Amino acid sequence: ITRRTMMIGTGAVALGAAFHTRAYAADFTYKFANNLQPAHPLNVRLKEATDKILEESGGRMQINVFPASQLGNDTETLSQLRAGATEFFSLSPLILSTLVPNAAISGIGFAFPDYDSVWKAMDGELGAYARAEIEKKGLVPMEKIWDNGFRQITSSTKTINTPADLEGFKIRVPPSPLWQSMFTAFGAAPTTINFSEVYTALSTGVVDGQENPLAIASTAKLYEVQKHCAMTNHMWDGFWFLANKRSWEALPEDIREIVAKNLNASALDQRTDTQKLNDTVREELTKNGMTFTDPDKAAFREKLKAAGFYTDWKGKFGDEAWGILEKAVGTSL
Ligand code: X2X
Repeated sequence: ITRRTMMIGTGAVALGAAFHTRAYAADFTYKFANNLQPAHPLNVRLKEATDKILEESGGRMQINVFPASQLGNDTETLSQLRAGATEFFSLSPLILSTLVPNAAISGIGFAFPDYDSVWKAMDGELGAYARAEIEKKGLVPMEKIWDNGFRQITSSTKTINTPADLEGFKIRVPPSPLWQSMFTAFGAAPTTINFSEVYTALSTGVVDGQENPLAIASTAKLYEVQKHCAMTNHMWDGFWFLANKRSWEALPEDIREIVAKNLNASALDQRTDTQKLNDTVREELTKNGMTFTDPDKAAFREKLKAAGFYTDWKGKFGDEAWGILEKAVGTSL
């Protein structure tokens, strides 16, 4: 009782303190790792959430944020998360699929026509299916997935207008079989590289292109090393907010509730921010020297279809998962 009283008494000091400092020891000090720059909406909203969690828990729960892959690249951080060395981590469902194969189902090329259909699916049956798969592997996903966005293809060498322009194109893809398969189906030459090494890989010419939402092209300054951008919207991507199971269960019920409530609320705010940024940042990127093209997306989708991409992945994911995806998007893929 004495200790708790003391902590509440000094709480005001701690709340005003910087990211990684505190005026007293919280009962629980957990790490949250991610691969994005501090200016990305995920980190901006996360900071808000962690501040509220510290405050609402009366100083008992402190989450220190480590952005920009400071604790390691995504592959390494996923291992740390599983071991409990890092307690929280936000990860693309497709990279997570190296551990939870069917988590990647939301990343099928051209599955979602717009954000409305994304959130309906991810807050509905498809998201629930993915979270159940994740739980089977001993990780705890928060209910609301955070937004990465619809992905666009950038290049340092050429404008991409048609699938033929991707023929033999040296493009970086994140570490994930689905990504590798999609760009192989496009006829490109994909190389798996973790995001923490992407800027260097582009600037040294290890690869000529990459694909990411515009919010990342902007916050990670990819415009410094990429010239052209094709607005292909070839897939939607998000970030599951994951907890190590033992670390999560070590938290008292009331703290778990405070953490989950604030993370899920901030995820909704972050979705709005990211969508807005993805919609508006094109102008800023143009000022920074990038040129944009708006190719016919149907041609890219046809290319995937002709290469057997959808048939292959329907087989890999199985009828149950595929059926939930098709129901969510209201069409057969
Ligand atoms: O690695 C990427 O390209 C990124 C940042 O979009 C993901 O986390 C999937």
